[in-house]
Amino acid sequence: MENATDYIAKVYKKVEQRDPNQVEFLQAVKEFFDTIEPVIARHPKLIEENILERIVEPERIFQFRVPWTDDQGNVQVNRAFRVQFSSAIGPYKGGLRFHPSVNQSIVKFLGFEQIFKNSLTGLPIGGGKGGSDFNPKGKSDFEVMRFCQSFMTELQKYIGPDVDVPAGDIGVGGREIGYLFGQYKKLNGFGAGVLTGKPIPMGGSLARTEATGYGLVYFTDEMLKDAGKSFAGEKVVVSGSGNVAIYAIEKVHQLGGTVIACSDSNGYILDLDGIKVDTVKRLKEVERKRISEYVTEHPTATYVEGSVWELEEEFQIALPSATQNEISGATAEKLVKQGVYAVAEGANMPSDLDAIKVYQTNKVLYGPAKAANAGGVAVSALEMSQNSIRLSWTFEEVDSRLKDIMTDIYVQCRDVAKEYGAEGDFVTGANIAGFLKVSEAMLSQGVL
Ligand code: NDP
Ligand code: 2IT
Repeated sequence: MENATDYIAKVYKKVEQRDPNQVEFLQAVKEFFDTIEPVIARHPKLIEENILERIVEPERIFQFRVPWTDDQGNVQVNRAFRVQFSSAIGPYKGGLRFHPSVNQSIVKFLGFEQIFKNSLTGLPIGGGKGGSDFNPKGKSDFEVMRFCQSFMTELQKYIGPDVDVPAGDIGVGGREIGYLFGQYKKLNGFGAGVLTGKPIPMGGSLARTEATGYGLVYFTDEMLKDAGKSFAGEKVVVSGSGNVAIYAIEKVHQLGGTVIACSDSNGYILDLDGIKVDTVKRLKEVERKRISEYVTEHPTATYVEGSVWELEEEFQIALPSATQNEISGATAEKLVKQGVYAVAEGANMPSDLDAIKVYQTNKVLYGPAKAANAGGVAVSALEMSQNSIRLSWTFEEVDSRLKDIMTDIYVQCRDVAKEYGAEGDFVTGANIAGFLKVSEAMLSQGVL
């Protein structure tokens, strides 16, 4: 039988040949494959049963047309996807992204990472993802509603509480989930368990809105503690100003750190006294305005066009929470020079492969996305549990479970990395820990 290294290289080559243009998907597969040699070498059955080639191929992908009418009466058409990647350990679970950049490569990279993230939560959920190239920015509520209704008219054929349970991601928050749920209900009757991230009155879980950001900070706090450090007194930069960023900022401040900057896709605000999160919440969640508006209310803060990672201030902890590949190798080098000793990812794949190398060379404490941002999907799974038993838990109960789950994920990353000869390398730890459970389930289910 071929050795583990040759097997991994052979499967990667095949993936590359199959989808040479899916750069984000190839990047996610490469990052994963680069870490799993020790586990493949230890378990020859993984090669015998060709687990890798099976795990990189989605069980199925749907692509569909979404026609809708704008406020001027023009008929618009968007393209949408749902990738049902792996049901090895549970129903497909993962968010929906509405952003003009969405294509098959992006939903596949997100769906692939979701498999291992969901496994790390310890909850019974498989991996999926979806979305559309629809851009909600600048659209009226009624336009968003009509888009969501058309989107769900098609998507409802493929989802269900025990089949596939979508939630939010970029461009999909409570408003969109509300409209999507309404249309699902109209077509199928009230089925609370079919979507998560729902508004509270229709079966949403308390603390789901906060979960990804809070979970990111809980994970980072564990990682810092193990290194003899903490958030107290540290300067932190968070990219983005959406759902994940807002609640990361809030929790960092509760733990005694100061978030000095956050951003949107146009520019960033710098407020050395600490970002006023209530202003950001109102601007972004209620008024849907640009982050530049912040400085009109807080004149001592400054607004700069461009990426937040271009700022020159010294700081210690970076929490990228906007989008994929926002940090390149060169940016990572710059961050290290500015004093950054810890990076934890709220966004999915915000650091490219070169950036990860820079963190490793410089011994930066690095919490990869799959582990660090798993709090959102973890609380989604808790929302499914509450919907199943027709009860709702208090905020404190959900938050406390979230904290335990994030601590457990950190411990898995740390201990599994050590067990497989990569102490301190939480990328390897997260990938192997997530993979072990999924591959064991696949082996026991036979060749499917
Ligand atoms: P939101 O839509 O609420 O916010 C996204 C933020 O990121 C906005 O500030 C947006 O700016 C910025 N952004 C998006 N795309 C780009 C881009 N191409 N360049 C620069 N900035 C950009 O999304 P979320 O907060 O939910 O998601 C943020 C990240 O976290 C994503 O990577 C998502 O996959 C990940 N994630 C989300 C989870 C969740 O539960 N929501 C769970 C786990 C991970 P602008 O408004 O200008 O576009
Ligand atoms: O990337 C993610 O984990 C999410 N967007 C959340 C998915 C979910 O099902 O809650």
